Amino acid sequence: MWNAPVQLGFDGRPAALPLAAGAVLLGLGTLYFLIRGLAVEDARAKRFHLVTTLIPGIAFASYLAMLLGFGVTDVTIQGGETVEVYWARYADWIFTTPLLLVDLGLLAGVDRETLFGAVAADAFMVVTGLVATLSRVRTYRYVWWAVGTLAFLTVVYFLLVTLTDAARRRDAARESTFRTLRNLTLVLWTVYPVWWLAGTKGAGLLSLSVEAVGFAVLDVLAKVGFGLILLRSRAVSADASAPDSTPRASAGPAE
Ligand code: RET
Repeated sequence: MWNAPVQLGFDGRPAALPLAAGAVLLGLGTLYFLIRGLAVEDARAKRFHLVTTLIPGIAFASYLAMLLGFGVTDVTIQGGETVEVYWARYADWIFTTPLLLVDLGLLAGVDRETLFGAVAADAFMVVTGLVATLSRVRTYRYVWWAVGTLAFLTVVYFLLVTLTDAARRRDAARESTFRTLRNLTLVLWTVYPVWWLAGTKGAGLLSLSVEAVGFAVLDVLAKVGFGLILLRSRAVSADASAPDSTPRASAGPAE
């Protein structure tokens, strides 16, 4: 990687604009959540603010790395085609997607073991996605993509069934915020594997810059959009100290 003609700086990088826009929006989101979080006193609300601030914060660093040419490498695929790989995306996702699931898990009030199951499937999805991206044999890329997609379906099951069942036992504000964020997550996360498949790492239907615009929009919505809805919800803020952990119906342990 060191002796390759590595592009220093971002002049001429095809995806510079979406990467720069992504970095700015994620950076602003981080600052906004951070400032909000400083004023929060309730311990549970503070925990949500901490997790939710880390998410765009980590992604900001990843976008900056890609923009400045650090988180990028070239992979030559069998047949001679060379694709520019933004591996920093995966470094971002391996931390931020579990943190998003932690937020959803805390909201639904699931136990640690359940949350661990969802996070493990999610991490497996990101790692196999990275293997798909770095593989040199085209068929193997699709095989790894399919393995990652199976792991993704496991995450979907956790969200739709396990976490949703747990959220039903919480108060109305919490359940409704959970459902909104769960649906947002399901819709946005589903686009990622499709975008990957259509993009330069899959069928090559999208140019590198169009691909980067799509990922930037998805990342900002899935992190900053998600955080805005969560931290402004009543489930976290106004009545966070109210007995919202009191189950509505007969329920298992809160967390
Ligand atoms: C890959 C390719 C392999 C198969 C699948 C993928 C899914 C990625 C997802 C990423 C979500 C990222 C988010 C980031 C920040 O908020 C790795 C593209 C299923 C779902 C939400």
